[in-house]
Amino acid sequence: MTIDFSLYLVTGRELLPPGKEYLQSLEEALQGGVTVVQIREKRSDTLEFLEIARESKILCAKYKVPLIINDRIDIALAIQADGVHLGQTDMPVHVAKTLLPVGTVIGVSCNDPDHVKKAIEDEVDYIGIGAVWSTTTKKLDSPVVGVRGVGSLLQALDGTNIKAVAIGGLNSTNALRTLHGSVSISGHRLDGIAVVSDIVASSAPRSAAQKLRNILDAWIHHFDVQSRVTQVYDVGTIKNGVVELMRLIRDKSPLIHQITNVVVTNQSANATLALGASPIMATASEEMHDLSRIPGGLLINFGTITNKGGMISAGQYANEAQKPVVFDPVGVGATQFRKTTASELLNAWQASVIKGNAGEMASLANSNEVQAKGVDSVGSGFADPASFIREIAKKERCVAVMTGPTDWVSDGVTVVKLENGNKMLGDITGSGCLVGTCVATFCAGASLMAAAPGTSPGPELAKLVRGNMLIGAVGGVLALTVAAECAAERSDVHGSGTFLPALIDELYNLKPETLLSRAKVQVL
Ligand code: 3NM
Ligand code: MG
Repeated sequence: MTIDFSLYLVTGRELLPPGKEYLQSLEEALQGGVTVVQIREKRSDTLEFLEIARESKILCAKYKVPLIINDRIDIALAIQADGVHLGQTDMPVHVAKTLLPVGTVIGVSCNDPDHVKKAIEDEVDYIGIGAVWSTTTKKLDSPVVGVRGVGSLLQALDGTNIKAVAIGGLNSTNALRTLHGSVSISGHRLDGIAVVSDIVASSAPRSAAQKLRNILDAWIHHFDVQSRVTQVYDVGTIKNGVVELMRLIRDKSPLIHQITNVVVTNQSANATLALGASPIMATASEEMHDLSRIPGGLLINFGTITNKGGMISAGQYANEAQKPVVFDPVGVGATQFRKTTASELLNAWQASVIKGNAGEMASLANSNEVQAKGVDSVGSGFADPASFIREIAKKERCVAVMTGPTDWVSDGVTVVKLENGNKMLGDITGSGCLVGTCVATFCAGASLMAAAPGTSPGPELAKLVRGNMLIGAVGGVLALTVAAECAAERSDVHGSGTFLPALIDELYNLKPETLLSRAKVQVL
């Protein structure tokens, strides 16, 4: 039997809100678009479980939705359920198979690669990967997998027909982030999401299910379309796109919300102003929701990590508002704390652009090819930077920017090589951070450009960011590196002390023609 696993309801009678009857709640959930139901009864006696399973089966049959029993092979046999779901400490799959009729669907819970490997050997039909987020519905005995963890487990299913759903703490706020982030580098995506409390604990389970249904439908459609069509770029398209953004930023002055480090706050705000945008350097969690409602972009630079809570909520709200999130993991290779924090942030929200030097990007990718010293990278860089940047963009599902004497930008398909700049950028502090600021500013421009009134609610709903982030990222890098060339050539620049204000001046006075004539852009 083939099952549509997209919206997988797991029951939890103890979570029903006061006054809500179990079968009523289940029926409303089915009406809301649940595609498969698992009966999970952790506290019932056999007789009670059997009764619940029987009644549930009749209801599911009415909506032609398959029914799966958690753990109890005997109950599944008794009611002729469509399948069973087995935990790691339940009946082993090979034993269950000897007891169940041929064709019974079998699913297992997995939270590490060994579980997945075993599930493949056992030829199960589907796996539940979890817990993705923290949950109070079930006591967890292993740490949460995280959105990016799901992606790496999915890859192990390549070449099999085994389906996968994510479970644990899923709700309408994080469902899109979960679906988007839970994709392996090979392009293997989830078949669905499994939820308990978001539907069961709701007093309106039908609309709770519908909300998830809408997100799933839009995302699956978007994913399928995206995997068929990839935009092809040439140098002209990119350069013209950048110039268009430059003009739009000066015209519309988007708000660039920056959570950045204490070293560069002032110069970042000034660079933003110089480009014609409007900076706000707000860090408190309490103001993140309000700020996310104003069109623009968000920069999260964790050069000095003092407000992780603010960084997490700012990114989550920005995703919800489909605004660009530019992440600058300054010095991520320098300490374990930074590494852990970067991972935590990247699990909490979807970055639209990740920008770093070779050392930082190597650390994010767990590569030893380039080393970091403090916030600087050392050595001669990657042997094949183009492949590296394409892979990390694919893995993190965003645009990746790697700065250095040559700058690299990729969306996971196209790689853009940029060769502007001046070595004096290495003589001032925070030139990398300024690139991040400029990228966030241009990406904000790209998002304003895409947010034309009356855009369709369909596939748009499936996006965590609107606008062309590749062009935004290239624009930010070009603006800063071209301005640096202009500044370094000035006769009133005598050293790093006069270079910084000259750089801000050159950003302020940067003309589209200058950018076009100086830009050294190659598309690979
Ligand atoms: N299994 P909610 S987490 C039943 O990690 C279950 O295998 C999990 O409930 C696993 O949607 C979980 O309310 C509970 O967070 C999911
Ligand atoms: Mg179990």
